[in-house]
Amino acid sequence: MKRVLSRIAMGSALLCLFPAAPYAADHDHHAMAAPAAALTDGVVKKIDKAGSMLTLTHGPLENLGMPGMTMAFKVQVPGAVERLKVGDKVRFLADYVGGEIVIVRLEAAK
Ligand SMILES: [Cu+2]
Repeated sequence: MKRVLSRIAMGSALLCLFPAAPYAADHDHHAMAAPAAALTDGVVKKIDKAGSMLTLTHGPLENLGMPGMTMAFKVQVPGAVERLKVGDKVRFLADYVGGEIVIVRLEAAK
């Protein structure tokens, strides 16, 4: 529990530093860079609907410092696992939630 709290506190501290960054005043730069960098491409390899788990082959997750690989993720996006089938292409954002890596955003990719 302590580790979880310190992780959250650290995340908040990093967010608080953001407005002081040199590019903070450059609003156009922000609007373009943030959403595009957030999502990573993945392909659905396996679905566990009961456990709300997805096995994805994914590209590099820059926010987690993780290279591309195939792995299972817990999904915290309501209804997302139910809508998918093996072979679907997705775009997603994974992040630490309570000390484990969880998919927090997920959308279909064409
Ligand atoms: Cu991975």
